[in-house]
Order: sequence, then structure tokens, then C-alpha cells
Amino acid sequence: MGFEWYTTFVDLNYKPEEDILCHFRIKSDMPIEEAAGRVASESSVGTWTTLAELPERIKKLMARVYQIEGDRISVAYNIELFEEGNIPQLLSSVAGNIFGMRAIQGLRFEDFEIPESYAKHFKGPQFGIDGIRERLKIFDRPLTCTVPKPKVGFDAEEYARVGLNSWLGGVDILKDDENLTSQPFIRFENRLEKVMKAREKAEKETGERKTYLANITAETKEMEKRAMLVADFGNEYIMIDILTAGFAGLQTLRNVCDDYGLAIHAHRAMHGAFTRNPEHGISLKVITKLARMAGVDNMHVGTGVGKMAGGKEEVEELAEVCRAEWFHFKQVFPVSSGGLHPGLIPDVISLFGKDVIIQAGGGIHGHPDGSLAGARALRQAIEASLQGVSLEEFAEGHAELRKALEKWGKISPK
Ligand code: RUB
Ligand code: CA
Repeated sequence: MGFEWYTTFVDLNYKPEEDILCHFRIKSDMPIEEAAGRVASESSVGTWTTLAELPERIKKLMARVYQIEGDRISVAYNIELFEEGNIPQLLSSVAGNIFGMRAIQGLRFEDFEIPESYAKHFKGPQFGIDGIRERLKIFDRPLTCTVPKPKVGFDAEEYARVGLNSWLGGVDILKDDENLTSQPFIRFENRLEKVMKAREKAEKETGERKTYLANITAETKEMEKRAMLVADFGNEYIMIDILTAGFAGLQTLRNVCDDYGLAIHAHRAMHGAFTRNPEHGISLKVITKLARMAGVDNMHVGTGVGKMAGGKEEVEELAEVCRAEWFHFKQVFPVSSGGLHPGLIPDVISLFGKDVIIQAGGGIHGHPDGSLAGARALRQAIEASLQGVSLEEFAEGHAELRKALEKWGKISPK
């Protein structure tokens, strides 16, 4: 019939060496070897049938299923299948057509491993945790970050005022939200200008360094322009929605950021479309690894306790992907965000330790006394956690924290 060749992609005796290893879970009504062979074939050299000619040289490029355990399979890919430093091409291979094959009802790309000979073609973060701490001169506590809320709707002036108050209250980093770019009522350049003025004031008044994650997400050339503008205004950070903008855009911007000395904050909006179904899609572990290879300095990893899906185990695993030693790649600062407020801070710190950026939007701007008091309450909660003092006890001497606890207690919002 001409289909028999799929099983030639299964070789359980194969010992991978300098290959890229991909780990999947498969759901199929076929025998697992048949299904696995189809995945290995379609993601490497194969088509649906045997070919009249297959030169020996090309046979060696056939991916090999070298392990099958229950519904888990591991596939080894010869690195010659891949172009150096090209994330879209990597994904087109190992996360491309295989997700749509009729023979496979569910395919989950869980994890991958790369050899050094492949890793060396990727830049990784330009600054990483140490570089960011050095810029902000904050070495001994989590960094704090806020997104003004409502997330969209303020004009530039109003927006900068919320930023100023947050900075004055003790937030280190002001962050645009994922869907705030350059809408007519708050054009990018105008917002940047106003926010930079506010930053100058905040730095003068507090004596602390402050920074701004300017969301440049747009068409790639436009992102380049906005990144340059950010550098011109003397800011040191940009933010990109890495999944909606895509890895091609991210990799281009990583190069631009080299030229301008800009750090990259990665927001993962849209990840739920392919990370949430445990039987199909791509895991956050895969996405976080790719983001680190591409060279983001910060990456959202969830909270384990806040409003977004993702349990503590997943968050710990992602924090590990960000911070573990991995080739020449600097450490990525994990960002814990989504429904955080002061009452949840002890949990967040016990989960992450100090090397985390704690982001709270509603948990600051929803404070009964406004953004400045909300920012103070967040810092107080961090202070209490680092000192090992309970929030209730610390709140006795800190009115802002007390009011935050009165409003939200320790609820995990949904
Ligand atoms: C958080 C927020 C972020 C979330 C998204 O606002 O706006 O976009 O980080 O989730 P708030 P994740 O603090 O008001 O909830 O970080 O999991 O991608
Ligand atoms: Ca958001």
C-alpha cells in the first residue's frame, strides 16, 4: 500500500548523540508505533508514502522515535535538519504539520533538549537577572512591577500620572498591558514622552531607579522603530507580546536590542490557546525555553495562586527553566503576574525566592486609597515576607498594608 515505511522511523535501539530531542504525548486510535512513526516522518523528511528514491545521505536525516513509554514518545532529530539560529524553522519542523494529522487525535509537545552545537547559534538574554539587577541597583529583594488599570482607555497624561504614583509608592517597574500599543487615544510616542517625564520626577523624589516596559508589539518594522524611540528617550526596556508578534519578530528585535542596549520583557498573551489542553498543543515549558534561546530578559510564568490557570508545580518548573544553568544563556527573570495582591505575596515569595519580578495591576490600583498607597502596600508585603513576619503583624504598623488586607484578605481571585 506504500504506508509501511512509517515504522522505519521507529528505532528503539537508537542512542541519540548530537540530536535535538523532542518529547511528545500522543493520542491516536492507531498502534502507538504507527502514530509515532507518522510524527517522526512528517516532522523530518517524510511524506505519506514510500518514495521511488531515497538516497542514503537523506536516510540519515530521518527522525527516529527512540523511546516509547505508554502514550509518551521521544524523537531524535539530526541537527542537520535545522538551520542555525532559526526558531520559526525549528517550530515548522517539530511543531508544524504534525499537529494537524488525521491519524493523530491529540499531540502534546511537552519538552525538548538541544545540543550545544545548536544552542550556540542563539543569543539568549542580553542582560538576564544579574544585568537587570545591576541596572536597577536592587540586589536583595524581588523587583516590583505594575500595569495601570483599566488596562486600556487612559490618555497619555492620565497614564503617566498613574505611573508616577505607582513609582512614588515604591514600584520599580511600570509596564504597559499586552493590548496597549499605540491606539489613537494614546499614541506610543506621546505616552513614552509623558512616562519618561514622570520617571524623571519619580527618580528624583525617591532616589531610586525606575524603569518602563514599553509595549512595542506591532508589525516588525514598526517594532524596530518603536524600540529605537524607546532608546532615544533614554529608557532601557521594551516589552513584546512574543506569541502574537511571533518568534521571527522577537528574534529580529533581539538583534535591534543589541544595538541599542535594550532589555526585553516578554508577555505570553495567547499562550492559553495552545498550552491549556493537556492532550494537545505546546507546553509552556517549550515556549519558555524558546523565549530564553531567543533572548528575552523577563518572562511571564504565572503565579500558582492568582487569577490565571497554572498550578504551583508548573510555575516552579518554569522558574527553573528561566533560572537553571543552560549553555551560555543568561538567566531569565521570571515574572509572577495575574491576580496578585499583597495578601498573596508570602506565597509568591515562598514559591520563587527573591529572584522574581512581582507584577500587580488590580492589586495596586484597586487599593481603597489609590495607586500610591497600593504600591506601598505591595512593598510592605514584600518587606514582611522577607523578614519572616506575618502580614497581619506587619500591618499593625503599616496602614496601607492593613487596608489592602481588609479589602482582599488572602483571596485567590478567579
Ligand atoms: C495582570 C496582567 C497580566 C497577566 C497575564 O494584571 O495584566 O497581563 O500577567 O497573565 P492583574 P500571565 O495584576 O490586574 O491581574 O502573566 O499569567 O500571562
Ligand atoms: Ca495584562
